[in-house]
Amino acid sequence: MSAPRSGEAMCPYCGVGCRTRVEAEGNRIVRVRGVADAPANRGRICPKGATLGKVVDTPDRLRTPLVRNGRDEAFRPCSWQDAVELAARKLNEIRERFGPDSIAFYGSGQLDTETSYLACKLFKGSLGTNNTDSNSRLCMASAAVAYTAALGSDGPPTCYDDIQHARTIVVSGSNMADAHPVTFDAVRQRKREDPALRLVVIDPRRTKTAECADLHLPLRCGSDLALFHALSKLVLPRMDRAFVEAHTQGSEDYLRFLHAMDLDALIAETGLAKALVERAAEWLDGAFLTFYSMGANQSTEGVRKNLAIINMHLLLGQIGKPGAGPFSLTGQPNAMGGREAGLLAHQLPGYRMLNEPAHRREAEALWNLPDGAISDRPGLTAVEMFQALESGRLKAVWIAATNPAASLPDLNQVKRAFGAAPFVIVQDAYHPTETTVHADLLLPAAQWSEKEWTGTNSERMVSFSERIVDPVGEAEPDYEILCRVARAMGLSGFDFQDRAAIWDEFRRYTAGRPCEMTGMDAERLKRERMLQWPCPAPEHPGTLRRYTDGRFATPSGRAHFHLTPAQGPRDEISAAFPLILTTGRLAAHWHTRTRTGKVPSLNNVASKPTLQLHPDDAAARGIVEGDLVEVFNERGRIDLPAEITHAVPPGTVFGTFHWGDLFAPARNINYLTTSAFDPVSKQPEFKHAAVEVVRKAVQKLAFHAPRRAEMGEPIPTS
Ligand SMILES: Nc1nc2c(c(=O)[nH]1)N[C@H]1C(S)=C(S)[C@@H](COP(=O)(O)OP(=O)(O)OC[C@H]3O[C@@H](n4cnc5c(=O)[nH]c(N)nc54)[C@H](O)[C@@H]3O)O[C@H]1N2
Ligand SMILES: Nc1nc2c(c(=O)[nH]1)N[C@H]1C(S)=C(S)[C@@H](COP(=O)(O)OP(=O)(O)OC[C@H]3O[C@@H](n4cnc5c(=O)[nH]c(N)nc54)[C@H](O)[C@@H]3O)O[C@H]1N2
Ligand code: SF4
Ligand SMILES: [Mo]
Repeated sequence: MSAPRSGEAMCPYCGVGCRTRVEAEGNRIVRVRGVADAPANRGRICPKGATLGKVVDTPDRLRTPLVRNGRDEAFRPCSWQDAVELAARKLNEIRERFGPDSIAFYGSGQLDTETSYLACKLFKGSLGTNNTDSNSRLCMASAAVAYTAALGSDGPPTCYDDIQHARTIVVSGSNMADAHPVTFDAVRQRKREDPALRLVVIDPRRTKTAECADLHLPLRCGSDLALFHALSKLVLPRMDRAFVEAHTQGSEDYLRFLHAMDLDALIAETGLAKALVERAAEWLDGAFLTFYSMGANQSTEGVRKNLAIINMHLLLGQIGKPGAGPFSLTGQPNAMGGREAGLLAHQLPGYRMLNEPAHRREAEALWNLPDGAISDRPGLTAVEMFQALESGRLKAVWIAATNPAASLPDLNQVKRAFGAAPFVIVQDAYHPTETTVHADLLLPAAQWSEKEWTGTNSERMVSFSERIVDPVGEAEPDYEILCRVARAMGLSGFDFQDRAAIWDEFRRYTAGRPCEMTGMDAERLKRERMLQWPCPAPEHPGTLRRYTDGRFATPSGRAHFHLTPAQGPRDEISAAFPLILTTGRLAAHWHTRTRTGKVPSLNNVASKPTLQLHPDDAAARGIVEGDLVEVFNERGRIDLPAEITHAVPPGTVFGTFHWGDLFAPARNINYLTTSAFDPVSKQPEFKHAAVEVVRKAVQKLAFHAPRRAEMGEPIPTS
């Protein structure tokens, strides 16, 4: 008889950060439930979280390190010692021969804070290269840059409790019902209890979220700036002059910028009826909360879209008060913690900035490194790393907790990059994935329930997770693996007694910083389980809302208005490629499906990729439901079954990146997406590519899923 075990852990999927109680029999997880006193979920959990137990111990878990001498050879198991020595020797050799910037670490918002901190310390500190980025570059980089530029610090000012106090909730470029379901449940519940709450959804598609809205603004893809400029012009008569004068700077330029634009021209740009935009503006008449995510961030003007949202909150003084503020929804479970620990290429731990000499000096002092040890050369960001691998500038990459061969844009380029890369380490929980098949060395990682770890959710809640089961095979926590390789490279500063010691070192580095966590020592966090930063002292209760005194984190204490001129998306619609492809997620699947793809109840909801097309676009091409269609542009060509629906507007098609090459070759939408990125955040434009679609096969592909084509009603635009 195996003994029952149970413990608490944060869900390792989305940034809602639900706390779960996990029950195991022996080493098998038998139940995952929501924790009642966690503010993120109040006992709730979604079907992805509830089925986590089924995918911890699967046949494709990576159980030992695997190695091979050439990419055409089969992998063979090796000992941890051999694996660690090989990684250390190769990285040292390449670094000595080609310089520190010939190596890189590509991590993830799914790494815990301990590992994110260590990756930063190892690469930016000890090894002297800032080529240390994560997939949060594809996800939250625009939000991080805009918060810092406008408010003086990254991290949202808001909290989940604000849902209870808002008069109006705006959801822009975010399909919360599918992607942040438990937070959206709280919105729905509030709406049931208080029918006066108004919900405005800004999304070109009629999503499940839009279906719940009192007002859906199906704007033209990529026209967010025009819409926010129009809304700002409409609310100008109600501007909060006292707040703007006392707590902001740059308002004169911003008001001139708004005055110079023509309202009707802006509204025409969005493709919306004027009455809809006017009603939305009318509803911004008290405490309002704006949720936003990838529809704002994944754009070549992603930073400006974020700034335009923040500008509107500043203009109306709706920030730092209950129920009010810009609230970027974090995608991954610990994208927040990664940012706090400095995993993005432009950062250092504790929200320090690489391009600030004083911050570099502080980090060097904290790490006992000589002055100048941290390089001032900007590090390569996600997309740039793979371009540098292809061009030969980068020789080795260590990839952890991300699947770039499925999730990066322009996958044909990514494949060329892997082909050219001399040395690739992949540290994952599973094998094969689309990325592990390109590696020379595979390192088996223990997952969420198999280790202790810390992560921060969308509302700045730092959550401690317990180890509930033993890792499968010889898998080890990511932070252990990093320490082992660093020590084998001959480096000091990676000898920690345990995980708690890593956390405590990082925590001390946040002293005096906006994301201060010095009050959350490992022992307290373990005891209290969750605390919201800033938390500057052991007796401090944590902070629900930031900026409540109107003092922002800028040197002057004032928030900054920024001008946000629109340029439009990069890919141009043309006669050859007349359709806009936008991409995103489905409720049932998590990214590249290394876990959700193995859960029958989730696969039954969505078993295959499809291309969603409007009936007019389908008719114009002779396409009927279920036809196999070819979707293509200059970057690539893929085949997908057509799903004909009014949920997408005419001229726009929608696909997901959940199904990669392991499911079927040439189905992944990322063969078509563009690597063009925002010039400041360097976040790529996943939400807009120009494509054409033609019917490929006459025979229909049967849908295995029960998602019968439901065309629905046309989206009303007036
Ligand atoms: N089920 C599930 N949940 C997830 C994830 C998952 O893979 N599966 N992933 C997590 C992660 S990492 C992330 S980043 C989040 C993402 O969460 P979301 O951002 O909500 O998800 P997306 O589907 O990528 O995009 C959101 C919406 O942007 C809209 N959009 C496209 N173009 C535009 C535009 O030009 N303007 C506006 N206003 N909207 C536009 C799309 O129609 C889409 O509905 O989800 C997290 N939660
Ligand atoms: N077309 C299109 N593409 C997109 C997007 C989009 O909207 N449209 N969104 C982008 C966004 S926002 C994101 S966040 C990315 C996500 O893209 P990815 O990060 O590539 O997606 P995942 O499938 O979550 O990959 C995580 C990997 O980590 C592994 N893993 C799980 N747990 C652990 C662990 O504890 N340790 C280690 N070492 N590995 C672990 C998983 O098995 C998996 O292989 O995709 C981006 N790509
Ligand atoms: S809402 Fe997000 S964090 Fe909560 S259970 Fe679902 S996937 Fe996990
Ligand atoms: Mo993301």
